Amino acid sequence: MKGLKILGLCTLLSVTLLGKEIQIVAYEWAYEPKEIVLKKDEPVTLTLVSKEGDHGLGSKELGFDLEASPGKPESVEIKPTEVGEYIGKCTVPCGSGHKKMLLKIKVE
Ligand SMILES: [Cu+2]
Repeated sequence: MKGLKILGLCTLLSVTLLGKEIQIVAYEWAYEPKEIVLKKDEPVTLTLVSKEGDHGLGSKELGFDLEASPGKPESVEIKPTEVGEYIGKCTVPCGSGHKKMLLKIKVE
């Protein structure tokens, strides 16, 4: 029982210290997942991973702009301060489907 308690405490501590990370995979031409949900006033790390080609992901309102190519992911920590629905867009001209690369970002 004691061991379990300590384990629980450690999990709680690491979640608090490390925060939450969401990985978004970019490919030609979309993101996986297509939608992410963030919590207002909670720091979160967004990591963009590319499966093929060079892609970006940015949102002016949320204040970030990531670029990734295969084997070279990029991360940013953000803390959304307003509830709402935002759209993340690809910021690297990546080909014919570039404009279709949209990620729904919900802050609740
Ligand atoms: Cu693009």
